[in-house]
Amino acid sequence: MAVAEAAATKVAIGARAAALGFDAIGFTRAALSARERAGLQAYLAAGNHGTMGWMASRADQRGDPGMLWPEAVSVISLGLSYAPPGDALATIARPDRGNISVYARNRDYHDIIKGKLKHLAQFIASRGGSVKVFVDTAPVMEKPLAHAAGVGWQGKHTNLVSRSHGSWLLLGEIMTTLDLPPDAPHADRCGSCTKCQTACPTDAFPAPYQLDARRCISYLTIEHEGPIPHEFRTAIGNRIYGCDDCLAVCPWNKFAAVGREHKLAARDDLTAPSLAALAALDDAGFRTMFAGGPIKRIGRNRFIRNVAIAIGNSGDARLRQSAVGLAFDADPVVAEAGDWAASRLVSL
Ligand code: B12
Ligand code: SF4
Ligand code: SF4
Repeated sequence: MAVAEAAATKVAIGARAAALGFDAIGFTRAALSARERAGLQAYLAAGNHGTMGWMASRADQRGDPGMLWPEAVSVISLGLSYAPPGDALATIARPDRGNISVYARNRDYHDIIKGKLKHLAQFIASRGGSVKVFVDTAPVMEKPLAHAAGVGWQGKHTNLVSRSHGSWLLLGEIMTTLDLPPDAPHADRCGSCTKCQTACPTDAFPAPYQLDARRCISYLTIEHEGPIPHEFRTAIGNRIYGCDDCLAVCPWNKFAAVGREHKLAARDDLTAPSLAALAALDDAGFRTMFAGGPIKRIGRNRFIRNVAIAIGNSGDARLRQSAVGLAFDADPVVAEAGDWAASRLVSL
């Protein structure tokens, strides 16, 4: 593709992405630096991925887009804002309610972003390139690629921060065989700020720009199977699915306009759901309540385990009956968490 044609194609892709509702876009080579590969290796060697064995099993491909798809030349990194209209942490102060992280209060972003990526990929293919689309689950290091593409920088909380959208961008990529002019990587704008580091309830950052997932509430409530280790139970508070504390305190959020994707706008019933009502959900009730959303993936038992921990942290005697009910749950992990919760509320 001639230089002028490649530049025009890039402009056309940007316009199409904006029309599809993407909030950010950048272009980079289908490659990662040796520094990023080393960072991934150090993270895995330290065991920071916990039981997410899928992080290690395709590490070669994760650390090198060329191993994933040798013909890929360019990566188009795309961001979709889900910036909330109010205080993302408001529900944390309501112990009889469950706090669901902002991205999970409505439809599953994987479906939304993949749909938009496929439309954009068709457009790119019509210009002559082969294309593949990715969002979250593929062995692709989305944050370093977005950084290289100039969409933002990886903040000290390890997520991508954007000058325009703060910490509230979800990411997806299109890899293509087209040779498109790359953008410049974004400079790091964290400076001397340490707000995300001190905000973390479980002290999950061994150092700035490094996360030990095993200590992260997002990992513990979403990825971790089995009983939640006792040392983290109190700090989890009422966070029943994911955690936003390190994102929400980032000063760059003040430049973020509220996300425009209405399928990601919080459902009223998922903004501050009653713990007592959640504790009463059986499998069918759980699947009905969370149909079309990301929470469905973890299943009723893991979710209700989290609800039991939140009930145990509530300090609310009115929830004692719910805890006792869960202590007799058919699932042993839920029953153990329910028993723990009941023992915390018994003397109130
Ligand atoms: C695994 C994973 C998790 C894990 C681990 C997170 C992590 N930081 O590794 C858990 C379950 C904890 C998690 C949590 C969350 N996640 Co997540 N997650 C991912 C996933 C699938 C892979 C991330 C990854 O590659 N980690 C591996 C490490 C090595 O990479 P890294 O963090 O970029 O680390 C770099 C440096 O920090 C350094 N480094 C890291 N550790 C070390 C150690 C040493 C010793 C050294 C020297 C260097 C070093 O090297 C790396 C390369 O440069 C991505 C999707 C994807 N495919 O990329 C989503 C993704 C990162 N998650 C996302 C989100 C939204 C979240 C949550 C906010 C969800 C929530 N509300 O609960 C939280 C945020 C927690 C946090 N502070 O990071 C978004 C982030 C969007 C953005 N703006 O960046 C992504 C991109 C998904 C998406 N498509 O939008 N997540
Ligand atoms: S998501 Fe929560 S627990 Fe995980 S690193 Fe951020 S503040 Fe800590
Ligand atoms: S809170 Fe501060 S240190 Fe953390 S990512 Fe935002 S600017 Fe960087």
